[in-house]
Amino acid sequence: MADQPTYKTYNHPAGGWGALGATARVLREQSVIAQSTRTLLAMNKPDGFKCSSCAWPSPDPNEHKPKTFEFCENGAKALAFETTRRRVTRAFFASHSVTELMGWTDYALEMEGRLVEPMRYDARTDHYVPCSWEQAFAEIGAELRALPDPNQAEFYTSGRTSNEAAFLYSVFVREFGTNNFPDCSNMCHEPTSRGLPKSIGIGKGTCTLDDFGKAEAIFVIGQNPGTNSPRMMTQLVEARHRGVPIVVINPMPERALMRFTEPQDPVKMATFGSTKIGSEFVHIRIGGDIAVLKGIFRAVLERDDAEIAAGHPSVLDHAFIAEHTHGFEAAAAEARATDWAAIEAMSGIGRAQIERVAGIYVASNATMICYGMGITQHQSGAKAIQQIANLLLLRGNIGKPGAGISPVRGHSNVQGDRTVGIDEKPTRAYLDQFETVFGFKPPQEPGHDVVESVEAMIAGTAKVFVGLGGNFIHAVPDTPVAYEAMRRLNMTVAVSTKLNRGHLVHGRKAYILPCIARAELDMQNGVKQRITIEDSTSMVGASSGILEPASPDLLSEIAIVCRMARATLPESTVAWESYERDYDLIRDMIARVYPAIYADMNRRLDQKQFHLRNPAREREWKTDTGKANFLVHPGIDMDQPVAVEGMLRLATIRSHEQFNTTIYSNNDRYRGVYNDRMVVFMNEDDMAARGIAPEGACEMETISTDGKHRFLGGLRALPYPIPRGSVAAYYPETNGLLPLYHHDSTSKTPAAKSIPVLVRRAAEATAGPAIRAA
Ligand SMILES: Nc1nc2c(c(=O)[nH]1)N[C@H]1C(S)=C(S)[C@@H](COP(=O)(O)OP(=O)(O)OC[C@H]3O[C@@H](n4cnc5c(=O)[nH]c(N)nc54)[C@H](O)[C@@H]3O)O[C@H]1N2
Ligand SMILES: Nc1nc2c(c(=O)[nH]1)N[C@H]1C(S)=C(S)[C@@H](COP(=O)(O)OP(=O)(O)OC[C@H]3O[C@@H](n4cnc5c(=O)[nH]c(N)nc54)[C@H](O)[C@@H]3O)O[C@H]1N2
Ligand SMILES: [Mo]
Repeated sequence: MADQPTYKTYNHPAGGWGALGATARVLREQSVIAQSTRTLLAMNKPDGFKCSSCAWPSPDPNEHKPKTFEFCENGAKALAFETTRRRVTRAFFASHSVTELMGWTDYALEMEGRLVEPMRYDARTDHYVPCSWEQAFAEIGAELRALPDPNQAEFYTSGRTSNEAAFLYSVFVREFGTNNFPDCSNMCHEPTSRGLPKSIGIGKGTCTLDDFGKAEAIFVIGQNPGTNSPRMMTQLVEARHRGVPIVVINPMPERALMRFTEPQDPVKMATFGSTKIGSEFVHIRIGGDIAVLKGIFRAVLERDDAEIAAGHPSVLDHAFIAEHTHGFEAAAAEARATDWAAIEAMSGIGRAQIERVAGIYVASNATMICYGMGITQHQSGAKAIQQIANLLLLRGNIGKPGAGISPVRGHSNVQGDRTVGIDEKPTRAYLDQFETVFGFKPPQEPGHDVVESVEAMIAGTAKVFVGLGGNFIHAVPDTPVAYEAMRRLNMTVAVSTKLNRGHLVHGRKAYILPCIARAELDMQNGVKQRITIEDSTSMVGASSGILEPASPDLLSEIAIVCRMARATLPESTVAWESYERDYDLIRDMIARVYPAIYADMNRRLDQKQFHLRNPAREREWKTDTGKANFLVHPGIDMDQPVAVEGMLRLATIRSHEQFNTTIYSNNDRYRGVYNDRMVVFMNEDDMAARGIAPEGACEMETISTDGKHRFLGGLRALPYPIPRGSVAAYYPETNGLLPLYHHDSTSKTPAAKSIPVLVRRAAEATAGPAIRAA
């Protein structure tokens, strides 16, 4: 049967015809074939729109002629699901109550298509009913104004929001009187934003796309680019063709990092050829990264000792260390004192392989280290990033061509939203500049991040939640507790394109405000508007959609923010109406608030895209010491040790067929899973030790420290090449297992890759496919 769960090993390279086939299928399913060709050709093009899927950069059109196709399989999926012909109409809401819809899967909700008009929750009937934009804004404004303290409202941002909308939202919320800006970055690369500045003075990556062409070695740590930033595979394939070693550090042998066929390479496609990507696969245990990074650091120092003893030149960049860094001696002493046996036990990686990787590192004169959620989502995520920086500093690998640190961001504008003011802990300098430009005093005390906003909901101190995009309630930890807290709020407001769980888990009053999507035309005052986004390499580019909006009743995110602000703050001195009519005026204000990076923003956009200056890239260190800092993090733990017999570390990860909480299908081609998401990837020996048969039913329980019971049943264990002691399962199904208190100590990013769990065999009857009929 077509929809029966099946599991089989995937032995082909990633990419290739499989990717093209999947692209064609999804366009067909969403009935967007006819418009898709033209639309896909406009994706990531200078006069087109930016892909909304991930934050990977496209080549600078000023320096490279754009390729015909600047999209990937998952970008095409994101576009197909965004431009789908399906619609969630008032008739749909009339025939399904909210309680009924709660029983649907995320996949089923997503498949209903685009939201078309503003809706308000009617508690009497438990249905969403249509309401006019005027009524929605009036009621939302009244509810916000009625709050005795503005800090009782939480204003979430998800990273698809444009710079312009995010900037205005930050102005609105600060004028309203709070810094409560939880945002998806708080669950994602916040350890980068908070940890990296202590090392190199800025919380952003130092690499550009061109560095990939000059690198002599590339590390990819805790990241699955073949699925989550597939256009990065182009750079990795090119690097391999130049003979550049690629070191992959991951508990899962992710298919694209093993072998990949570039779907845009006609010869490889025709001959079914492929490229081996990872030249060195470090099959690490979950949470073993700090151990391995320190091991490499130590091995480089020992290699240096040996070279010097043999009368050879040093392998460290002493000139760089002396001129540009601080704290080398302490970090070196600490690494030398780190016990090899402890490193091996923690990481599962032998000293010989670590020394081999150190050999690759010292043989390269320009090394890039890329990393993703496998590094950030741990209790010491920020500290792990600082260890990455330490390693790079040893050989001057920051601020030279082909080298640097490359945090690969998630959402297409998650980095930009932070740059333009979505920051719950704004700096003094920013607040002063804001006041100078806008003429009113923004709130000075820090606001809530994601974890703190959920805590405030649980405590009952939060009363209102506004979400500018995203699916907050389904992305945060501790699902059942978070649901209950959200339902106690006075009001929830969701600015969205698609129906999701967040609309169903709502406050006493609830509004869905549907907006136009990235690929759609945004006409204001008879003029086509453009928005901007900032990618993972700090490149800012313009984006303007080309399709007719999904419905004539949609507003742009910018218009929604402006009108919400006017309804909430009738006395406001901000020119909301002008900003809504002409987005250039918003950019003029961004330039005034951020002159150092955004001066002359509109004019610079005429070159289509431009880089924001990154001082670390120029070896200017904005740290407390004025130098790049080697930082000592005693020990090798990524997470607090848990002394419970049988404990396994659970990483909650993405399938190839989802975008965060948006589920495109229940398959995960590269991991060989079809029609099921309720699976646990396990080492065979760990399964045998628990008496779990291959594909056998199992259940998981979190080893909690707060006495609360966190449990997930209905799972199937799949034997998988993952080290003993480590297991993986899909997010968001597993979010109920992730305690709110389990987060990075520096940044409060939920430690979604290292949940201590027990896995048990269960009665066969309890397991089943994740998709049950809606
Ligand atoms: N198609 C698609 N694209 C996306 C997304 C999506 O859901 N779908 N999401 C977007 C977003 S918001 C983000 S943040 C990015 C996420 O992109 P990634 O950073 O790739 O995120 P994940 O898939 O969650 O996990 C990455 C990898 O971490 C590994 N891992 C788990 N634990 C550890 C560990 O302890 N150490 C190491 N070294 N590795 C570990 C896993 O095996 C997995 O390969 O992608 C973005 N792009
Ligand atoms: N256990 C676990 N939890 C995690 C993670 C994990 O790896 N494991 N990853 C975390 C990470 S990295 C992230 S980034 C978060 C993601 O958290 P979010 O960013 O909040 O979630 P998404 O699923 O990306 O949001 C999808 C919704 O965004 C809306 N949307 C899509 N496009 C637009 C648009 O253009 N405008 C507007 N206004 N709305 C739009 C649609 O309605 C869609 O349903 O989840 C985090 N949670
Ligand atoms: Mo993310």
